[in-house]
Amino acid sequence: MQNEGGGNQLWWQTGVVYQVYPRSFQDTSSDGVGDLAGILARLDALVDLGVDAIWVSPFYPSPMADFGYDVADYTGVDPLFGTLDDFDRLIAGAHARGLKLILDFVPNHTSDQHPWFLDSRESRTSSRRDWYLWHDPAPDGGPPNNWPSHFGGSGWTFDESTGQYYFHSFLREQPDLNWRNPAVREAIYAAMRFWLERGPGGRGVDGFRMDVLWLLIKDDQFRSNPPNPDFHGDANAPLIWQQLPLYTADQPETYEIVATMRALLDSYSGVYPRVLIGEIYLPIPKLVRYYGKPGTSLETPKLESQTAQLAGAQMPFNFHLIQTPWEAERIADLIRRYEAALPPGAWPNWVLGNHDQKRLASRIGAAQARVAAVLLLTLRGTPTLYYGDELGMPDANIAPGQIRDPAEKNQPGRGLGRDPERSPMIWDGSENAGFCPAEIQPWLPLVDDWPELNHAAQLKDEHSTLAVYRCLLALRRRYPALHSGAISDVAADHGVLQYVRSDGAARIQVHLNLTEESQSVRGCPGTVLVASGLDCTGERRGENLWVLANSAVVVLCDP
Ligand code: TEU
Repeated sequence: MQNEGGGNQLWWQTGVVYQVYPRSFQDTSSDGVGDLAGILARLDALVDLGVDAIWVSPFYPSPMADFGYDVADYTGVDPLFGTLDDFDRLIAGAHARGLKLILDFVPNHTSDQHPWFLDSRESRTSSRRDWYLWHDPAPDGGPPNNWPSHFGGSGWTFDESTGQYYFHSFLREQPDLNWRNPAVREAIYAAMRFWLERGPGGRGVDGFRMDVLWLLIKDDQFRSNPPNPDFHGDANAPLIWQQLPLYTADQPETYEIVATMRALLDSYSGVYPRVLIGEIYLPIPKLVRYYGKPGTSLETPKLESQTAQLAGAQMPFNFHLIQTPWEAERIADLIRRYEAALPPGAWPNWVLGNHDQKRLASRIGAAQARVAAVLLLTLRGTPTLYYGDELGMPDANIAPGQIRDPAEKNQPGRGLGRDPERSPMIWDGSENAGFCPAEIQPWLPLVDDWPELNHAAQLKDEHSTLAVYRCLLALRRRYPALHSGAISDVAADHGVLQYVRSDGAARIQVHLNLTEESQSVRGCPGTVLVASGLDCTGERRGENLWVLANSAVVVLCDP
């Protein structure tokens, strides 16, 4: 098994990332939608929680067809979220508190209202025609091939005035850029530089989370995708399920682009190291290729402690905990397979939720969501938390008239809507949970249990989910074995998942009971950091042999 114990890791390796969905975090402008000033106002709560970096989903000028993932200007702030001055205050406020700021960047597509696309669709001879993926109709006048949209139906939309189709991996309001065009690359890299230099003193942002990084390049011969042999549903099922994305995803040319983005970030990393995170939904063997090849990066090996300097994304997001059945044997197998697949020098990472996925507490239940917190925060590699998960927030109930997400509107009734996991943060017991003023309607409804689950209520309860998160984050910060140590002895026995984290002689043993029954385990003698019942209120001696149902035990073994 691949280990990376000890030594001088960088902030994004030892730290914990927290995702903020800006529409839903804190409204200060009284319009029912969160904003940048709201994030600034809540930074102290995040410092208190114990995270190290925030990743903020898009706040660029946008028609909001996909709530900001349709960007109309890569170097601005949508008035809904504030101004560039608000951004400068946010980055200054984050840095003053020792927090890093990671921007969400959307390189695969723009809004159809972006000036580049308006120019591109103007005429076949427009100077930016080739910035997007235009193609003549098939002989029958239909779309050029079978490429699908992730949001239902064909990915091709016909443009009447110029008589060609353009391709969009998502909404028709999100045309895909042509990443084979060097001018497109330069324009995106220029926008990245803008943010890397923005803010007081020009220190800039600490990294990017790159949207759909594995989709950037499509087949240059526009070949149709083959059918998916594992699909057995009806013909009305989303097209994307019916095909293998052989020509629309994970094309080898993508790696070179990722390496160029990384080199760009490295060129800014002399004083403040930056991080490149990739949103990549792929099986593990394909995912780990996005770490890149050794040594082709511009940067010197001094920046990282590992022997090999890989030149790709430092964190290709690992979503496999979201996709794996919540069973000890399956998760143990996942941890072993992922660790074994990491190339030398690659730093692992783990994710339990985001703005596109059903909430953790609704996927595996409130009780196991607390066990999952212990897992996420004791595994080897950088954890990314999704806002609200520290409260055990479940999915919100969205009535038919409250649906906002185009993924749901385009494919109704299939459970594909993402509104439930985007419900406003619940801060306190006041009307609208402190998210927005009482007389304003939040853009999405609150979760039902907000009067009990809210942040202020949980702060007062030393056995709350928030207390478990705060305790685990503090332990992770305190013990090198947890934030940078090795992992070994990954096993599953009677529904209990176990592993050991170690740094030199220090060993921490983790036992997670993924079942509804108490289980006996063989533990090392030592100091119990988290006791059964997820009691994190103080250290005690013991050789815990029982892990209660839906619980976990973390022990610092005697030397
Ligand atoms: O998501 C990409 C992506 O793969 C999603 O379509 C995902 O599969 C789906 O939402 C799961 O339900 C990114 C962003 O995270 C998402 O919010 C955007 O809508 C999408 O890209 C387009 O930018």
